[in-house]
Amino acid sequence: PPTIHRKDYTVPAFLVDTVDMGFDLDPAATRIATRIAMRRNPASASKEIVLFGEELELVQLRLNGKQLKASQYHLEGGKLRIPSAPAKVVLEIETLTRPEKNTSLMGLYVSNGNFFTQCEAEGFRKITYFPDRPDVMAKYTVMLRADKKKYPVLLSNGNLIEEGSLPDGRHYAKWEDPFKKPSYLFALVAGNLVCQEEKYKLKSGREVLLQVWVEEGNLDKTQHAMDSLINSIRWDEERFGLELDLDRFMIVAVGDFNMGAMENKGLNIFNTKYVLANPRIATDVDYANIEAVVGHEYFHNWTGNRVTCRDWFQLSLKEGLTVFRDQEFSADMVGTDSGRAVKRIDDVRVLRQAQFPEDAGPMAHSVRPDSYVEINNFYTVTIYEKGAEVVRMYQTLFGRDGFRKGMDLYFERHDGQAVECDDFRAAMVDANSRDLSQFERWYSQAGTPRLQAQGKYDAAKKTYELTLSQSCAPTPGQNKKLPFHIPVAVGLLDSSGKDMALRLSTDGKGKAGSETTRVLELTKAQQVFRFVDVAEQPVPSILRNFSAPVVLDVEYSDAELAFLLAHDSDAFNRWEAGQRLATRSLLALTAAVQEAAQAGHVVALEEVMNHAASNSAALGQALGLILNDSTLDAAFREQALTLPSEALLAEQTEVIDPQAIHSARQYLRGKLGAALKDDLLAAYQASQTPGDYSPDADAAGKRALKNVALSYLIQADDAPAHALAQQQYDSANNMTDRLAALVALTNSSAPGKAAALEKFYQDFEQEALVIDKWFALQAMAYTADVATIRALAEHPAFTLKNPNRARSLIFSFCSGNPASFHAADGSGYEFWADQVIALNSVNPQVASRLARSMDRWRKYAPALQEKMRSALQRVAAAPNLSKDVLEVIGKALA
Ligand code: HT7
Ligand code: ZN
Repeated sequence: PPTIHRKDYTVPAFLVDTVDMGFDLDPAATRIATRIAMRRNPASASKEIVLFGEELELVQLRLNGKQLKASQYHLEGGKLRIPSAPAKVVLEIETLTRPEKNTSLMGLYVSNGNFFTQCEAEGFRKITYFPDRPDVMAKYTVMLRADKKKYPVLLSNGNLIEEGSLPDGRHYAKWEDPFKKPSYLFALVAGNLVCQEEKYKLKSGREVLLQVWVEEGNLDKTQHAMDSLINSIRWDEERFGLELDLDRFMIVAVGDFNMGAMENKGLNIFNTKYVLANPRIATDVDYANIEAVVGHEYFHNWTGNRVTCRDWFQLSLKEGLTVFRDQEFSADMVGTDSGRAVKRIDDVRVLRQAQFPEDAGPMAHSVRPDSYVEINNFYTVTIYEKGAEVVRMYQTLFGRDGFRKGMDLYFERHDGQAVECDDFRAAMVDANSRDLSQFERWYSQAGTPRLQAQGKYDAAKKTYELTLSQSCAPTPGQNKKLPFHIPVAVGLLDSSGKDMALRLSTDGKGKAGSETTRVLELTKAQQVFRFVDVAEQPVPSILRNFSAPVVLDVEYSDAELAFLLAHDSDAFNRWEAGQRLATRSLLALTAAVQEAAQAGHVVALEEVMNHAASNSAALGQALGLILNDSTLDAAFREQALTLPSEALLAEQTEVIDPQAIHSARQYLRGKLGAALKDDLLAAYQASQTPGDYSPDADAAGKRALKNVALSYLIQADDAPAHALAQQQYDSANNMTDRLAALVALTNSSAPGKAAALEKFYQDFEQEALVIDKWFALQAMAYTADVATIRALAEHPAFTLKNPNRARSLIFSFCSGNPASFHAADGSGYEFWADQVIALNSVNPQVASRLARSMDRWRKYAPALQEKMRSALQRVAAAPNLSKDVLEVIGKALA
């Protein structure tokens, strides 16, 4: 398949003013009549109309009232071309689609008997022939016709302007969207749905209608989504002065959906996973995710919809910015400094665990990529999460007020336009009168920069020199990297653990020197920053609040790390110090396991482990202090007690040995569980949340701490811990506690674990989202092997057609259970290949996501690499591979 290059962008030859559509909805064959009013674009020399269409039957094509003969247009390779079109054109197109056969879940499809659309990125072309590109914006009117009994609810973007009955038990609804939009924001929903609705008064006094639509039987699960929507509307008014521009805003939940949700104008369509919640079925994490995703889609109304992307290379313009906005929203919803830090830690965990490996693998790409084969493959953690970090750096550099000025200027300049990442940067720079040309490299260069920091204290001169240097490894197609503009937030701690007031040698006289965190701007390969009036040897706290998406190399002794963990005023770096300490122990233990395996006998294993574990005593002590410090929020203590994941550790080893990493981590968890047993039990008891369930941050934090304590206790695997987990399972009044107890039991030798799993299934059989959890927890269980997963894939409740279900079993195993997936006999890889091939013909997008679990195959030992290569080659040789899968596998093997 062809590669699309950013440098080949050309403006559209024709612009579209209006689009009028009529749908005769029928699952077997839906007829779509589209009337497109177009005119030549003065900025283009071309007179050729280019329309895109996929999997469509073209029934009729008329230009300015006249039917076009086959000789007057070319239909080839997904493009319909009309050469030498007149300056003004009205095209009338009739197409036929087969929604019930559409398992790709792109374009118009059927889910549980109802109709839905998904048009981003290029799904509109599965509905009709159209200049389906984001820089073509038009006003839409949509007439929906369908059987009234089967599809009583007919929704589309904008305002309902007319509805009524038709002969033969059919009815219609006409919708008009007052805003011009790109085709990827088009949506329709038709079906048997019910809604929770509320009227909400905006700051301006205007009243808007808010609706959350779900299938019947789910109205007891919509309140949290509605609350999250109201909070999002209020937050965007307060933080960014952005008002909801529509009179009606709808959220619709659908069980079959490729991603999390979609920001269609006024008609957001959501994966049920990010809408439905009540204490019985949803965990604290689900509640938090719903708030974040509802916020994210709502915030797109300005960052994405009012100002959209010129082309798909600019995807991060809307996604990075909107992720940043949803991160800030979630942090503000918690409200406390500590809560903000916990949210920051969560976000950085995702970045490190998923984006850093992407940046180091075969699919590495810059935040604004230069090329793609299939755009759906570029909805990545780099575009979203790294993109959000890039946006966050403007705020770090300019402050909140400066950032807001930049946002205001961005909307002033570009409302109603389709623009580029450069336009956002220009608005930020112009509003803050700064030259930030080098900052552009964050958009154009892939790869995670490494930042080295080295400090030198001069007691005589009372200066502290901090030398910062940077480097970045080559990525595919980019061998040489130029220095990035890196904001490095730094603090210095005195020997009592207090922040020092900071003065730099370059500060003018007017600078008071009362700040305790300074943002240093590293723009060269190496720079020295000299702090003056430094009374004593400090302990530096570098990259506070994770001020840039880099890997920081800095040498700390164990004692310094324990000191930072105990004292740093920057909660992020406090947590970070603990993670560094834990990583040190875990990597030493991993090496010990490998050494023992080479020595080849069990006694050696105990011996080397004991030796390595003695290094971990400092860690145990430090974590014990945090665990017992009741002045710290429970949520923060939970974060500090959670060891770096196996995936994160894997990235820090030269050659990944998944089983050794797993054994080391489990071993350390067991040792810590035993050493801190009394403290863990005390924390468990002190973190109870009696009374009715509430997902608020305080209660959720307590449950998180309680459940991490339980997981340590169960790791010791003694009968009292089993009883505790069983008792928690039986008495839980919410899914967070019930699921945590079930996970603990499943990963133990408790006698009641099989019965608990069975009971869970029976109790929640009717709740698809809970059954997803049931599959996922078994797929990630330490004891799960490929045979277990293959057996689960035969379970009557399993299907590859539903992305949530496929992800819950297959992805959870292939990405969430590294020790079992990477079994030495290669059986995990064979299973992976079978599933990628099977999914490829059902849903290419989901298939190519799964294909990516093999991205890092070259980082494993040669024996595993060989087996991975042959699994990759088997997929590459499979017939009828989609371009989605071809791109991912091709790059992996390149
Ligand atoms: N902007 C939305 C992207 C999306 C999507 C992309 C490809 C295929 C299916 C999809 N569903 C949603 C989601 C978002 O970032 O808000
Ligand atoms: Zn988004």
